[in-house]
Amino acid sequence: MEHATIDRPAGTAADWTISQRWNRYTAAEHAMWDHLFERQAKMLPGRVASEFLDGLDVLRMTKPGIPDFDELSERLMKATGWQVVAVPGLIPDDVFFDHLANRRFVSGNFIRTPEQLDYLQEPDIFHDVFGHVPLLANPIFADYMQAYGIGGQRAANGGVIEKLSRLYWYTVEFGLIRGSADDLKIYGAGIVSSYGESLFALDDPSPNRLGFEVRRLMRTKYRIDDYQQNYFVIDSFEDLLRQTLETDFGPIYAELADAPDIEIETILPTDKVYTNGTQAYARAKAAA
Ligand code: HBI
Ligand code: FE
Repeated sequence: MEHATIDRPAGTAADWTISQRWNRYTAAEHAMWDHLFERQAKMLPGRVASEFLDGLDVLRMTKPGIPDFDELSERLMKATGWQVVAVPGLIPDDVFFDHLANRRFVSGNFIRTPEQLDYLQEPDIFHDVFGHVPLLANPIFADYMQAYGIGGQRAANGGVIEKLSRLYWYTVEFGLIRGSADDLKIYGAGIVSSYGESLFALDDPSPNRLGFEVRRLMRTKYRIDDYQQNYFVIDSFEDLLRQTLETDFGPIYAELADAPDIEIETILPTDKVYTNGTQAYARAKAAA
């Protein structure tokens, strides 16, 4: 997610959108979507937040295979007023924030190849649509995403955007939530779109699982190259929206400007600890 300057490719509009060109997908690309969709839809019940499963039906299109954004946007618009638009890949922060602030979710229009089945660097249409769109059909989460975009537009300088992007990372991408029986569930798009991390994030003894706290989380580094070493647990989507909408980020940024980053494995005495992780997975990887 770091990209100081990216040039806008030829053929993209001023807002970086492109045509999805749904008719150009091959049978193999549609089959890749169907395979990934079925694999996740089968394993997620019992692991994922109920709000995600409630939203999954918006992805069940009248045509099989990769969703057509026109049809998808029409459904999402009815549910929460959001749309999905295609972009060629990662786009600059300010453009990204502007889309979110206007309830437009940007998605890559390409799908991973068979060689990239379980790991790819840039978000593809399966991550963007399967991972993100079901919760955009939830009114509370839909408002949270827009609030994040508006917050991003206000966050003028780079140091502040780094802190804000940690909020996105540890909630929208890799968030956990307490279920109705006080058990943990996954909801972050980076988890729910990954077979391996959907298991790891809930079941593996390696990562820390800590209570969500805005200031703490904004000081915590994250990794983009492998499973997370920390997950933060929210109590509910209402609570997440309230904590972020009611928070005046101006004073927080000022307060955090001189606060040191928290190392990725550190647990603080003030943390609410769900799991004190062994970090065995990360250590084994680092030693390999
Ligand atoms: N662009 N396509 C795309 N998808 C993202 O998730 C994305 C992006 N640009 C910037 C960005 N995310 C984040 O760095 C912001 O949260 C700061
Ligand atoms: Fe994402």
